[in-house]
Amino acid sequence: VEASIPEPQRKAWLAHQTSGFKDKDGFETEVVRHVETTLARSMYNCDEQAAYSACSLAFRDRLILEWNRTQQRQTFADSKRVYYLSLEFLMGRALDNAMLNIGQKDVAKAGLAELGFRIEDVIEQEHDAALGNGGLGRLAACFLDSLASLNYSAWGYGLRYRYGIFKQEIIDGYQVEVPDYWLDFNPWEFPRHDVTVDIQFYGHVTKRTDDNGKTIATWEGGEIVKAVAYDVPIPGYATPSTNNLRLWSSKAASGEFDFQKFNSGDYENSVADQQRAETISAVLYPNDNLDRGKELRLKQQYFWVAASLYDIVRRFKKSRRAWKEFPDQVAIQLNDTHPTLAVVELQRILVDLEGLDWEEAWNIVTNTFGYTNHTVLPEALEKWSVPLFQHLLPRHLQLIYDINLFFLQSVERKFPKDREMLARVSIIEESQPKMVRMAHLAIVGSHKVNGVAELHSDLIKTTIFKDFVEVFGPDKFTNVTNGITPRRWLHQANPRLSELISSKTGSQNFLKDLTELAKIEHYKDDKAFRKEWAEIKYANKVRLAKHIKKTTGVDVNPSALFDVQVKRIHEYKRQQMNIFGVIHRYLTLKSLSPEERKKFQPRVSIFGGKAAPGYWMAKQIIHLINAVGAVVNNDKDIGDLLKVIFLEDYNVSKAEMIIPASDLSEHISTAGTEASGTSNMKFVLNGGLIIGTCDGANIEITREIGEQNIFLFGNLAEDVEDIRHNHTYGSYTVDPDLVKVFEAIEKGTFGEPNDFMGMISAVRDHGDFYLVSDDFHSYIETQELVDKAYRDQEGWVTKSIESVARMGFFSSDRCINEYAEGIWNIEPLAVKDQ
Ligand code: CBF
Repeated sequence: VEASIPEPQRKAWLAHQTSGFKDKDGFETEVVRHVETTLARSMYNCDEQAAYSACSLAFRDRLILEWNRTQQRQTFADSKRVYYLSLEFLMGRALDNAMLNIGQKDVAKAGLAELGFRIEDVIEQEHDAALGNGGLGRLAACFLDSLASLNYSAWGYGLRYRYGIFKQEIIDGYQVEVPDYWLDFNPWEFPRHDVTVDIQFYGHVTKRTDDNGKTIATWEGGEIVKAVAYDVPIPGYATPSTNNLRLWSSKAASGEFDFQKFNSGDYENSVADQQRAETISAVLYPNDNLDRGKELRLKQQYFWVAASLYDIVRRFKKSRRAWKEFPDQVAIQLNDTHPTLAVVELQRILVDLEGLDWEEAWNIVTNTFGYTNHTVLPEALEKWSVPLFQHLLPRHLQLIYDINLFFLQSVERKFPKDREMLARVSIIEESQPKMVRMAHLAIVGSHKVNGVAELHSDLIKTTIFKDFVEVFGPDKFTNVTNGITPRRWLHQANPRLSELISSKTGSQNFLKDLTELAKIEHYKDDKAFRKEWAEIKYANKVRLAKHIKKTTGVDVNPSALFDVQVKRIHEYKRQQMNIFGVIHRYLTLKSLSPEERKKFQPRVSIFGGKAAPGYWMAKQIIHLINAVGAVVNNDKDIGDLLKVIFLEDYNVSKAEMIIPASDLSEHISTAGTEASGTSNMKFVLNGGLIIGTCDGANIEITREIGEQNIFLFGNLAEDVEDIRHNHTYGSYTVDPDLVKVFEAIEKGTFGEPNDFMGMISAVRDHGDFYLVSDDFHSYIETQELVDKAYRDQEGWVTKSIESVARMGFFSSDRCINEYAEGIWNIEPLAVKDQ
């Protein structure tokens, strides 16, 4: 890199490379400089917000030097890059992560203390970057951390939403959505006003035949919107590698506003184009696992993939290689079907703009893309109406029809006259209106398709994608079990536990190789180690108890069992079963004498999570949890034996506080519905035990940590269909304990019963699709086993230590290495000064 810097600039460049801070004093100087110059504030009135801003800018300076070097290193190496296309990146806060990954949190802590600030208060000032709904977006964020930490040449591409996921407020027990304007001050992004791409929408296609008899299609007219790049540096842990996340923001192509309209007095319309263009990247759709088929969403998808592909192709073309080498230089991973239009866009670029033959182009396309499926839920599988496509992206629709034609011809050759097979696998669904099935397009356009946990990967092969396994053969379908980054989810979220572990493993190397956790199992009988283990959990619970008091006004006893379910609210995740179980517990307690009650294990049931604004049933669940809390938490008979808490506005930074404080967490989806889940991994890594169904990654977690360390219950995925069939056509009675719970609700124990009738009748009158009643008995019984196990504190600590020691498999580093080897065919880049 150094040799490439021109002679006149080299001296200054070299001096600049060593700038930044080496120690506390250097850090302080940088902070003061940023307060006084960049922020134009005086140290005289520097508050925590200004300290956060200056501290972030100081770290950003460090990051950006490494970011530059990493980009240069990758360009000079000229090796294959991976591009991770995700419509969601749920990053959370950046400062703490940057300090830890760079390895200078101690320096910052000491420096800030000298300037009169507590580092925790400074970190708290940062607004979460909440550009995601839940698991899918957070997985993408963990992957970025691993890609950088493992020194892979990788870029993330996403959308820079002006409004991330809404902020949730609970008012009178109901969810209220408030916009999340997070960009007021964001030191972690770099606008690249020089990196822009014109994106076309609407218009029409003309075709002509050239001198060689080849048909040339041209997409003309319509409207142009400008995509502007914003770059976010992603620091690797204990490596100088700093990768790039490029987020696109939309802007009117025609400048700021229409002067002609403005001058003629048409003030409102003079800004209309600008506003329409900016709408594209304005908001994140707040649905998790649900497809709504809205035009603006399709616009977002095309805007983002077209800009990203333009960028990727431009970078490739600089290398002046032949097109056939594209898949040797570029791997693109489709995070769910949201970026599937990229398949069509690359084919369009190669055929329409670069003049390649169809076959040659298609070969390049399919060797470039990999597709990750994250759900089998039918309501989440994306479909777009053909008329909408025709209107918005007329050339892409033609290409999709051609892709489908060639694909169906190949199916026909393999399965002659099997018309039903053709109809089932077709990319176009022959409905009214016709629909484009994005998952089918993603499968046909990729060389590998993976699920995200073993059970899930098996399920996609035997259910939704069964026909495709016959068409393409089983090798195209694979599994990569999800993982989480131990940097954020252990080191950052639970510093004391991380320190205790490193004191026993001999170093912090377990943060790079999580399988080293196994070493702590040798200490599971060591008294001092066990004592400290338990003390750390207790301290984390005390911290959460304070937060609960501050935000809800409720006192909870940190010695009680903290039972936590925090995740998006969804019927398939079954928060309704949890709250019915809590009501059952409450009714049982009420029926006991004061003496008998004393034998009961005290519990705090903690819930958190957002409901999609249009998801009525999910909102009803939130309301019931709050209504039960209002009664139980004020019942003098019950006291500390049971408390019910709903934590408002669950997000990444709250998760970092809640997860280390949990004794038990609930992952209780109807078997076969949760593709993987990743919070299950985070909870166990922090020494909490799980109550769960045989679903998603719970199964692999059980295999790793041992059946004695997890509380499994409920029906198995393979039986779910038969049970549902029986609900509809056979005999069906609601579990008697659940009947009592319903009676209590209907009597008005928790307020107006009509408010909750939807939840009751879903189970009682509408076929109980999520098997709440079928699993209720075993859920209650298993909760009793939990109580018993928790009373044996020594046994509980042993379970907790054993579980953490055996979690090595669930690092996102393992996961990224699997993608790199099995799907992307890419190796890490050597970093000399590591
Ligand atoms: O694979 C990551 C996660 O993705 C989801 O959140 C999704 O949006 N489809 C799934 O619901 C999770 O099970 C999964 O862990």
